[in-house]
Amino acid sequence: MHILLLGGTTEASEMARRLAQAGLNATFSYAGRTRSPLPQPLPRRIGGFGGVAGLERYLKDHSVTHVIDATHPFAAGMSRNAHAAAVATGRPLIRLERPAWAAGPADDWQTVPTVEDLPGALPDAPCRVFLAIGKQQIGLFAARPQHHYLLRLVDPPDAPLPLPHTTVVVARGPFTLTGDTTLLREHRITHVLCKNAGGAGARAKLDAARGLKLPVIMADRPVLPGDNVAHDVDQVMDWLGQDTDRGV
Ligand code: 3Y8
Ligand code: NAP
Repeated sequence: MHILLLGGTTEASEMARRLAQAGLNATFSYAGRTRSPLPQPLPRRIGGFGGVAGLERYLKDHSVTHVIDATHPFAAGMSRNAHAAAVATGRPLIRLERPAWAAGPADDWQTVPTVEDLPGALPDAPCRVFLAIGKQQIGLFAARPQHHYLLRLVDPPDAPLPLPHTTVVVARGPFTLTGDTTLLREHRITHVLCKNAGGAGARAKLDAARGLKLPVIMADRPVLPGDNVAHDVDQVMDWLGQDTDRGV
């Protein structure tokens, strides 16, 4: 057995700990998006595979027997490639996906279909936006330069930002309610923009927004292929167990 664990989330790190504890042969894969990704208790590989064809080659060359897609719900490109490569090579694949966030009675959320719809949901009058979507899609907001953007990034920007009015905070989650409440208050934020990432690591800003009675504008998740989905690590271990018992 050789498991390929596509990582980059809290759940993927928890999955890695369980696979290591069970003594299973697995490789943890990062895209290489950040300068110093977390260490893992499994051998790591860092970087893209080179599309579906590259991933198919990797699966064959490394005798991968199982693929666990524990990437972020918005890492749609990776999830689509993993599904296509697994089907093409006949490898079993399971997606480990945390439940989406749902608004409570005290939440003031507006949802939009995609991240691309977030800029258009902002009011025209200048406001102060906490843009908690990372750095890859900041360029979308160049169409709305009148706002002041508070950006939280994992690494300092390595190129000039495409927005005229920004404040950058460099921080790696998981985040806390106290920390995010202070952040929103200190920067006089009027709107919180984010993705429906789910999970606990990015949830604090939503609870802070509720406490400060701030509106949240949230992008819904992309639809991903494949119907073999687990919502916790135990379900993935059970899925693997069916084969480890058979000595695959
Ligand atoms: C490289 C691995 C762990 C995983 C921790 C989780 C929690 C902290 C919250 C905010 C939202 C955001 C962003 C975020 C969170 C966890 C998790 C999560 C959101 C690391 C990591 C990698 C990435 C990539 C990075 C993206 C960016 C997204 C920042 C490691 C720390 C906004 C997503 O600078 C960049 O280019 C950053 C890119 C993809 C989204 C984007 O499009 O910019 N994550 N984040 C993974 C790889 O190389 O394969 O460096 O150690 C992982 C984590 N980030 O094991 O504890 O599980 O969600 N990550 C979002 O949720 O909206 C921050 O600031 O409130
Ligand atoms: P993406 O847009 O879905 O994927 C783009 C390309 O990045 C993929 O086609 C693949 O390149 C490479 N890639 C992505 N994840 C990979 C992995 N785990 N191992 C090896 N290559 C990977 O991905 P993304 O949204 O940029 O996310 C990148 C990483 O950050 C993922 O691991 C994801 O779990 C993590 N993350 C993302 C978010 C988010 O908001 N998107 C949030 C938290 C964490 P090739 O085509 O060359 O194979």
